[in-house]
Amino acid sequence: EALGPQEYTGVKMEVVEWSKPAKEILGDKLNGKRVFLVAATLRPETMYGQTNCFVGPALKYGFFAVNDTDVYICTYRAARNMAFQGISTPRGEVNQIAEVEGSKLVGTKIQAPFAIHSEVYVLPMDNVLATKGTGVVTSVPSDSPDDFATLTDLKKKPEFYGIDPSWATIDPVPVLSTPTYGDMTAPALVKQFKIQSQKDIKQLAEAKEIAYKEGFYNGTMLVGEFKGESVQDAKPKVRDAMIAAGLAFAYAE
Ligand code: A2H
Repeated sequence: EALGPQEYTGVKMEVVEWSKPAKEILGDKLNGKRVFLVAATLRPETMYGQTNCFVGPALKYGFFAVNDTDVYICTYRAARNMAFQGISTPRGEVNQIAEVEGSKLVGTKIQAPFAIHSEVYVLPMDNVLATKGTGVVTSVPSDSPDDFATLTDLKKKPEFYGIDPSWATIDPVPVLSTPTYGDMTAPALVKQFKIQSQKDIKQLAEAKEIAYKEGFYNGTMLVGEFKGESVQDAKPKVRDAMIAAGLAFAYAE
């Protein structure tokens, strides 16, 4: 793990349609506000390939009024950090207007910034840590072994995971190409390491390390504004473009 602060990109995914349980709990608490799930990612250049987003079903998510118009959904811990990074106002203050368990957010439809599939669903992932990032994870199954393994679990056993099968129908989208693994780095590694499910934590950690290095140092973009450029060059450009469009912000911890 990095010793210094980790520089994430906070990706703002606006809620398009609430899940039934969330709608019941929220009632009219949000009157007229724009609500965003905020994911923390180290790979903003892969957002073209988002197929869904993940929350921890047992984690608690707060709804934080970050200014007069916008509400962010994330862990309290992340909201507190944001309050000291100029992301919300007034500085140092956390204004929580609601709290919902992750399981109740599952099935909510959100906008996926820059993604080829512009609207995707919130789905459950067992391995989301409350102590990292915002507690919300963008899912890019082409390039993240954890995302691919989890999405595969959900497609195989939707009932067991308590989801409607129609929420997990999008297949991995090619985003970048690497010399060793082609345009589906994560699925290739999941196969190579014989990973059966999101429970294979040890093999997933190894696969994640390789996918990250291979994509970042040897990858070439296949889609988007920086198609044809190296991933290393494209990463800060995609991030800047997303921030300029008001769809993301810098978040560190
Ligand atoms: B990354 P690091 Cl395509 N719990 O984003 C578990 N995982 C979390 C999390 C949490 N609370 N918050 C963020 N993450 C994930 C994209 C991606 C990511 C790709 C490939 C690799 C990758 C799409 N998912 O991460 O421990 C997020 O997934 C591999 C490093 O701070 C975030 O970036 O190094 C990454 O873990 C942050 O992990």
